[in-house]
Amino acid sequence: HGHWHYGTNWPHHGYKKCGGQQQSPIRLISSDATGEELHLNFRNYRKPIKLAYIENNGHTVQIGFSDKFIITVYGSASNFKPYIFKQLHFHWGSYNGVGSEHTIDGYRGPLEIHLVHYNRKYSSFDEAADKTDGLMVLGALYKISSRNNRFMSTVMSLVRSVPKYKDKALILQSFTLRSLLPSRLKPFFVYDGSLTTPPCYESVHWYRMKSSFHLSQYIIRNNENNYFRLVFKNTVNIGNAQEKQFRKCRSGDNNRKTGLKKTISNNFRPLQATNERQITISA
Ligand code: BO1
Ligand code: ZN
Repeated sequence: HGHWHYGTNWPHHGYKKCGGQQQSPIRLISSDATGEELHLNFRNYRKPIKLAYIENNGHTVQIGFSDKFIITVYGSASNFKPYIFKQLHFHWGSYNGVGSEHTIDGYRGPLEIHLVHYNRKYSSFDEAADKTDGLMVLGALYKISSRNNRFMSTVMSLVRSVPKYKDKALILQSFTLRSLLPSRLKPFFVYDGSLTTPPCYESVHWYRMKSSFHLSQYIIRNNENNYFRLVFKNTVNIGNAQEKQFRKCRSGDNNRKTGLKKTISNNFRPLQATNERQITISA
C-alpha cells in the first residue's frame, strides 16, 4: 500500500477520500446521541484462540487469528447482519494523555483497540474492503490502572515479539477476543464513518431504521450501506507498564540521524468534523 504518515495532509497527498464529509474518528457525546434499541451478538468470542499472526505494518501492531469469529448486529427492525473478524490493532500515544482516536464525553484514552470485521457476504477482507457495505469496526478505549490487565499480557507478549516473529504464527494460551472488550458492552455508540487511515474509505454507514422518518431519510441517502463504526462507552483497564510497551514498537522506517527504526506512537488520527451525521447510542 501507499506511503503515508501521521501529521500530514492526506487529501493533499493523493488520498482524496480522506477529505470527505463522513470521516472518522469523531467526538462522541452521550447527551447528544439518539437512543435506539440495538443488540450485539458475538459468536466464538469466548472461545480460546490458539494461533495468532502478528504484523508490524509500520503504522500499528496488527494481530490476526486462524479461527473465524462471527459477530452479528441487530437493529430494532433490521435483520441480523453477520460480520467475520479479520484483525485487531491498536492506536496509542507518546504519553497517557493521548492515544485513542475517538473521544467519549471529552475523555481521550491512552489506547484504542479496533476489531476489524468484514461482511460475510464477501469471500474475503480484500474483496469487502472497498465495498460500501463491506466492513464493520468495533472500537474500545482503554484507561490506565494500577494493576496490569491479565488478558493484555498475551497481547503484550505478541507486541514484544513483533520484530522477531513478524509474519509468523505464534501459539497462544487462554486468550479470547471477548477479554479485550469492556466487561459491560452497553451502552455503545454507532455512527456513519470511515477508515481512520488512508485510503479513508467512507463506506461506513449504519443501517438506521428507528422510525419511518429515518428510514426514508436513509433510503434517499443510501440504500445499500451498512458499514459502520461502533465504539463502546465503557473503558478497559490497562497497566501503565503494559501501555509503555506499545511505545517501544518500532516501525519499518529508519530515523535519518540515529539509523534506528523509528518508534510507533501517536498513531491516532485527529478528530474529524461530525457534519450532519447522527450519532446513535444503544438503549
Ligand atoms: S481503522 O480501524 O479505521 N483504523 C482501519 C484502517 C485500515 C484498515 C482497517 C481498519 N485496513 C486497511 C489496510 C490497508 C488497505 C485498506 C483497504 O484497509 O491496512 O492496507 O489499503 O483495503
Ligand atoms: Zn484502527
